[in-house]
Amino acid sequence: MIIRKAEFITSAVRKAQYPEDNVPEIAFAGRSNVGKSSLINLLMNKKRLAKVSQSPGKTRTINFFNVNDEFRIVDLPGYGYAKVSKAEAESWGPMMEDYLSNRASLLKVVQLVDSRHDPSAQDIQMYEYLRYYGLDGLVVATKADKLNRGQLGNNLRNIRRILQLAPEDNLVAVSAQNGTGARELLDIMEKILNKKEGGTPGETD
Ligand SMILES: Nc1nc2c(ncn2[C@@H]2O[C@H](COP(=O)(O)OP(=O)(O)O)[C@@H](O)[C@H]2O)c(=O)[nH]1
Ligand SMILES: [Mg+2]
Repeated sequence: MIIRKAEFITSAVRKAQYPEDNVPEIAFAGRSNVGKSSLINLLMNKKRLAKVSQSPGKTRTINFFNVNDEFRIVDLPGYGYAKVSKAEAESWGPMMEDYLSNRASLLKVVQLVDSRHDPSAQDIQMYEYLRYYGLDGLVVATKADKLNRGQLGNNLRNIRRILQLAPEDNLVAVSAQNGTGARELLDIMEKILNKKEGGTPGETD
């Protein structure tokens, strides 16, 4: 997939603020500070498309980006940051639910986990949630530059086991620092977008 155009559309906290539900979307979910914005910037080859936070936990909105006038990338609010207000922490669940439960154009949610650690209880919960909505099957392990090959291999195996990924589920190690995994992830996203026209399971594209 060639990224010819990537631009911010809008930020939303409520359904009424979402752009029209008529363009395929791929969303990104993960704990605050896991590297979501950095990954989106890497994939889109733009340094400041999604804001990389100096102060973690800042992204409390759902951010929509237009890509190639063909699909959207959706940056979901991060979870697990301790220093948000109670009200903000409580608004997170309904905000995610509103978006995930009833978005016809949403094809897949990319679940981000930190490659250095076992998935947290909240990561597991988030992924269960995606499974419930049939949006699971694509996990990204971030900050892969921080590990050597052996450590990374071990941790990827642990992530697969803890999230109970099936053999056909994708787990991609990425680094926003050195670009690892970007091409592979874009290829997977392209396949997801190409499959959207009502393919049946088992059908190849
Ligand atoms: N070494 C390294 N640092 C990263 C990587 N991705 C993100 N970071 C850093 O992790 C912090 C959080 O990144 P950000 O993209 O804002 O995370 P978000 O809260 O999930 O959107 C920032 O300081 C980034 O520079 C990566 O692949 N490698
Ligand atoms: Mg962010």
